Amino acid sequence: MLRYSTAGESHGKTLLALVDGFPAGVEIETDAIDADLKLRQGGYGRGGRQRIETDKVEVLTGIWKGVSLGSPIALQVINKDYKLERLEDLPRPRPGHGDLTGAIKHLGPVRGILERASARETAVRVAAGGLAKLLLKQFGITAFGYVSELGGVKIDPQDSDLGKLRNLRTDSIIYSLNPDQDAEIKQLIDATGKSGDTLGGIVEVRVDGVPFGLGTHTQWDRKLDGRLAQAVMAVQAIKGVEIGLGFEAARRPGSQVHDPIHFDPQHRDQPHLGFVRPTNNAGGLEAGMTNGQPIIIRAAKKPISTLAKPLDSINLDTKEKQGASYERSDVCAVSAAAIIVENVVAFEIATALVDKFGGDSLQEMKARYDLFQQMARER
Ligand code: EPS
Repeated sequence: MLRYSTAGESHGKTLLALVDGFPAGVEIETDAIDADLKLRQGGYGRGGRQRIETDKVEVLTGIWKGVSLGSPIALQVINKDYKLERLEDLPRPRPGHGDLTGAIKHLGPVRGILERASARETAVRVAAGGLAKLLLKQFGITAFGYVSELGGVKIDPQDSDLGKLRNLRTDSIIYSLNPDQDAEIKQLIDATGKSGDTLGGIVEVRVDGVPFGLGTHTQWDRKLDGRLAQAVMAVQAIKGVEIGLGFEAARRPGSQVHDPIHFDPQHRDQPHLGFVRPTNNAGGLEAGMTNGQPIIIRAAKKPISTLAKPLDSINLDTKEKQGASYERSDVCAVSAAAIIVENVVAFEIATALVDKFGGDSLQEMKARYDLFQQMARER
């Protein structure tokens, strides 16, 4: 079973991810992971912390001569802004952060909660997802995330090949697929920041090249749609997750929701084995299994909860009414969320791939993948 967990505080020494069950025989090319880490730090609206950090991954265990061994892989992203021991407690909990809830739950300081609840931890989740992408690449599977709405401004959808979409995202300062809307959104972020407020948005991830049959219909906790939703919802500040049409499916009759099934023998070599669907409203998942179409998943990110113009709060010691504490923060981190969600989705797809094709070695996985494709074509 491929899985990971993380450790580390926002202003602690380091961030760690321990990845277990990663197959042997995969070349571990850290440049690609570092490129994702750099993207995660960017996007218009980020705060001062990103000028301090230059996130890079270090692979501490589980490789030999640049190739995975099949043993646990420990990943590290060091915090340059290590100052935890010098920091004081936060007296006035910020609405929307875990400050109040965690301090009550753990009967302790707010600092002890916020340092771990902070989205800084997503750096090492992106590193784990970046590692998973190296495995996915071997099977022609790619994950790609972008911003589809920011601060209530919808970004016009684009339908083009993946290469062109990637170029559009590179050109956009907020990682959307329509750089023409950047100026309007930049203005909105600037004005919001000036007024001491913050902005949220919606990100979308598509995964291409996914074969039939990842996930299962047989048990609730192994359905891939459920596992993806959990991974995405567990990203800091995410409050909603949709797959395919999502909530819109509830508003339409069945004839305008379900994707008709056609067969085109010319495309039998593609992941969908020639079972073409004129629409992809299911977002690539039916009954908790992949159906050979691209996976489409969206996430709603709430605005950052640290506000320069604070909301009402209380002093936790005196219980007197006071404005919430303010610490340096970002106005908008929706662009970062596009990269984070892309990477946590990639990890779940890799997990499902290992579940189906075995996780001992890349060599065996590839043989079993090819055999399955052949058997499925003959079904
Ligand atoms: C965060 C607060 C800010 C963000 C941080 C998440 O950090 P700092 O308090 O050091 O300015 O920048 O995100 C990151 C550091 C990051 O790398 O994404 C919070 O409280 O959640």
